[in-house]
Amino acid sequence: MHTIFSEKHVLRDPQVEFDGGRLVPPWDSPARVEIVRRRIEEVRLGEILHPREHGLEPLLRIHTPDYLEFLATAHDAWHASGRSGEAIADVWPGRRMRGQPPRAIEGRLGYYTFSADTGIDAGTWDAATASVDVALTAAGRLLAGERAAFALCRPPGHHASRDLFGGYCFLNNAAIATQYMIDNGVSRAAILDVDFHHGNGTQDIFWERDDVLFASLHGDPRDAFPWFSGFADEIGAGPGEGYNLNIPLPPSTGFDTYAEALDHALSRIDDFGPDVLVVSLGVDIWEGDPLGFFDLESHELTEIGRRIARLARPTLFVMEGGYALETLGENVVNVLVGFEEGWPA
Ligand code: FKS
Ligand code: ZN
Repeated sequence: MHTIFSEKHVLRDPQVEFDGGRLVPPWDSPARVEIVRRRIEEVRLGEILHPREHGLEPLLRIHTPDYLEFLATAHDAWHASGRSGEAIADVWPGRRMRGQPPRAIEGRLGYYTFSADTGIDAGTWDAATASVDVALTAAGRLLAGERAAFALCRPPGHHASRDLFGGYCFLNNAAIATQYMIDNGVSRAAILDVDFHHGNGTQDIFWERDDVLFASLHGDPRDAFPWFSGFADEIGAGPGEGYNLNIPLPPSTGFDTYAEALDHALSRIDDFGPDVLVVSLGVDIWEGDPLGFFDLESHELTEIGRRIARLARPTLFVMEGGYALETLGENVVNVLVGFEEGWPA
C-alpha cells in the first residue's frame, strides 16, 4: 500500500495547548507523523509519495466559504488586533445565546470553534490545506483502481464540521476525500471511524445523507471528549436516518468487546454495499494512550486491520489521532499490515 505524506505538516507547530486549566505542550506534535513515516519505511509497507495540490474547490464542497476565509486569516487578524502568540478562543456562543459571527477576532474565534484545546498558529492554514491534499491524492489512487492507500494526514480532521474547528482539527480530511470520490463517480461510500474520540464533524457533515454511511466506535461521550456527540441514539435525520451508527464503549474496553462492536459496524457497512470505504484511523485506542481509555494491545490492532480487509472494498485510510509516541509507528502500521494480510486471496 502506498502512503501519501507532506512535509508541510511541520508548518503547524503551536507551542501550547490549554489542557486541564494549564498550558501544556500540544499532544498533536509534528513528531507524531515523522514517527509513523519512519515505521512505514522500516517495514517497507510501500512507497511514500508527495501530494498533488487540488486547490480550494474540494474544500468548498464540505466547508462554508466564510469558515475557510476565517481560518485563512485568523492568525493575522489575531496579531493585527495587538495580541501575540497563538489564537486560542476563550468564549463561545453557549446555550440560550445568539450564534452569529461577530466582527472582532476574539468573538469570531469563539464562533468558529467548540474547544479551547486547539490554537491557531502562523502555519496552521498551510498545514491544514496540505493535509487535505494528502487525503485527496490518496483518494485519487483509489479512483485510479488501487485497492488501498494511506493518507498520513496532520492536522487530523474528524472533529471539524462544516464551519467549526476543535479537537486539533480544522478541515475534515476524510469527509473532503469522501465527497471528492463521490464527485468523481463513486455512488456510495462508508466511513468507519476507529479513532478513540467520536468523529462529531464527520457525523454532522453527512447527517442527512443516505449515500454516505458513517459508523464510529469510540469512548462513551459521558466519559470522553467531545462530550456532546457520539451517543447511540444519534442515527441521522431526513434521508440520512439510519445511515449513522455510533457505538460508544466504556472505560477499559478490551478486545472481546471491541471486536464484537467492530464486527457489528462492519456487517452494517457490508449490508450498505459501499463502492469505497474510508477509515478514520486513530490509534489512541491503544491501551497506553494518554488521551484514551481502551485496553487494546498492539497485536490486536493488526487484527482490526485484518477484519476491515475482509469487507474487500477499496479502502482509504486517513490518519487521525494517537499520542503514545513510543508505540505510535508500530500501532498505525500494524493496522495497515493487518489489512494487507487480511485481504481475501
Ligand atoms: C485533553 C484534552 C485534549 C481532546 C482530545 C482531542 C482528540 C483529537 C483526535 C484527533 F483524531 F482528531 F486527532 N483534547 N485533556 O484524536 O480525535
Ligand atoms: Zn482521537
